[in-house]
Amino acid sequence: MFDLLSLGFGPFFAGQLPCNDAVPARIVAEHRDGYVVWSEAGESVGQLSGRLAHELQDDAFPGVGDWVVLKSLPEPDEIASIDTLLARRTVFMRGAAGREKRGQVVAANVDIVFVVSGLDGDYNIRRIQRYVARIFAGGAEPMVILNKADVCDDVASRVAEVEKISPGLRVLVTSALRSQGLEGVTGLLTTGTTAAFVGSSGAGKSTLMNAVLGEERFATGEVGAHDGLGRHTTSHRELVVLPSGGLLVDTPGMRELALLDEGGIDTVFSDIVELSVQCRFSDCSHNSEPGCAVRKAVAMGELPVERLEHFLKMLAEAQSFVLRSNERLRRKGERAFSKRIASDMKLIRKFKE
Ligand SMILES: Nc1nc2c(ncn2[C@@H]2O[C@H](COP(=O)(O)OP(=O)(O)O)[C@@H](O)[C@H]2O)c(=O)[nH]1
Ligand SMILES: [Mg+2]
Ligand SMILES: [Zn+2]
Repeated sequence: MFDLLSLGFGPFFAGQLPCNDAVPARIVAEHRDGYVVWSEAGESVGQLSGRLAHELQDDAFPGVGDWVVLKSLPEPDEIASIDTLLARRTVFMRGAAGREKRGQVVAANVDIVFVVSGLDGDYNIRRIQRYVARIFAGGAEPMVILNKADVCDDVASRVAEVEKISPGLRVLVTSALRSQGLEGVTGLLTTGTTAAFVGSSGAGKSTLMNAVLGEERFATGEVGAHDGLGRHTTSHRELVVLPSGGLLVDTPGMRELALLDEGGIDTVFSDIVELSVQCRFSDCSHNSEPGCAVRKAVAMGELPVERLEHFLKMLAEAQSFVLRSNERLRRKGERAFSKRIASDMKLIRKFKE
């Protein structure tokens, strides 16, 4: 049996329950053909009700960490029907694979999202910056873990570089392989706190996960490879309870991280946003307008020009993503409209006969 409070339940979710005897549950794993949920009845397999799947059409489907309402308290071996998805406190989303550019939930209702980056060839400051923006966009707190400290001779300068990504960004250094620096992670993961590890495959997320769990639960190394010992490879997402009481999601590596909207960019670049208040024009694009306080700061050596370039580049990319997905929605609307006209015409002809 599970205690909902230690699973992260609280007033925000309780307030959304449709009635007193509603059965809240948390999604802890997502598989091709269903979910694993934890409720007061323990662990069950769950499936979306037809009505909920229909309602969610264009929205992101529930993901690991989501709180849902089950039709009833599941009996042992009974498949639980997931009837309602509760509003999320926070979410980390990515652009879904394929042509349909809708978002996909990587982890929901997470307090902290750790961006794990190896201090080896994996290290890429721009990629870390994109992750941090997307984490802010979903309302969680970003934190960067620079892992594989054992293979890097210049940890301090990397840390300094990452700290400059965003004012106040926290950076932890670990070597999962040597179990170093882990207390910085576990210390944050107290009972009821949910966190997730995101980052490229090979960064060491599963190794870190095993190290903080104190058990070899997740297979490490080649992603998708089976290690022959029946351990999970991270091809799906799964939430686990740590000895420290916290809840942690390991996610498969992401090849690309689309900027689904402008969310979070202003938080990452809060220094530029602050400067832009002083620009002569309120819609200044900080390109060539007169009286631009941002360009002035660059000229004075107060703001690195690359930082401004990254800001403008990320904004442009997010805006183009939004434009493209609006276009897709518009076309979809038009198709639905012409379908309806066609069926109306059919009806009219029928009446005329
Ligand atoms: N040198 C070193 N290697 C590590 C460390 N953490 C993980 N690795 C190795 O990096 C590879 C990928 O690790 P894995 O945890 O599977 O990465 P994931 O894809 O992010 O889950 C494995 O071969 C690990 O042994 C570390 O701290 N130092
Ligand atoms: Mg992994
Ligand atoms: Zn300006």
